[in-house]
Amino acid sequence: TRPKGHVIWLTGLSGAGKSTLSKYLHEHFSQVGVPSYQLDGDLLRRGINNDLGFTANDRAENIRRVSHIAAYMADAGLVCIVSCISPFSKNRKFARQVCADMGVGFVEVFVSAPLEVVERRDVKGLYKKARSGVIKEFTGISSPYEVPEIPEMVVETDVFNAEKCVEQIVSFLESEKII
Ligand code: GGZ
Repeated sequence: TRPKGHVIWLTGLSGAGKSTLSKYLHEHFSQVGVPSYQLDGDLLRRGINNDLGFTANDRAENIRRVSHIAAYMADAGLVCIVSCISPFSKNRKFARQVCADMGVGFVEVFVSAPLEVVERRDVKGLYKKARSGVIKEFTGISSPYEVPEIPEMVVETDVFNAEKCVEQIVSFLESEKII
């Protein structure tokens, strides 16, 4: 039997477009009557994860908590869209395992854009602060981003606009009979 719920896990650099894609996916799911919920790293860090910083240990704890919450939501029948940088392969592997143990689907989507592109955009001015040392351990600048080796999907936000990237993700989910 197919898993009743799924976790769509968006990983990528700050500014690559994870939150935007999450919002558009959520809107798409609403329109087609698929119940979904967004879990966004930046927002969770204002609430349940407000005790965490950006050391490798804190990021691991962040991803650990988000993995379990997402798996519970998927178990309850939702498509749970996670948008967290989740820069470390072993943490993403952990998330995948938590979902497997819960018997829910897991789709890792690498939201890909080169550092030079997201740094040039610098929507929130964080890269500038990271370069000047005001923000420490910033992903891509002073903390690593480990590119996913076997994601279910890659969307290139520097090549295609958000609408197109969402179309690509939705087509994949349909072809895999996930939605
Ligand atoms: C990375 C940071 C940092 C550092 C603050 N490194 O793009 P944003 O701004 O709006 O969202 C990012 C968010 C990252 O939280 P995550 O929970 O997704 O990260 S992780 O999965 O690595 O745990 C970014 C902002 O917080 N931010 N300082 N040093 N991103």
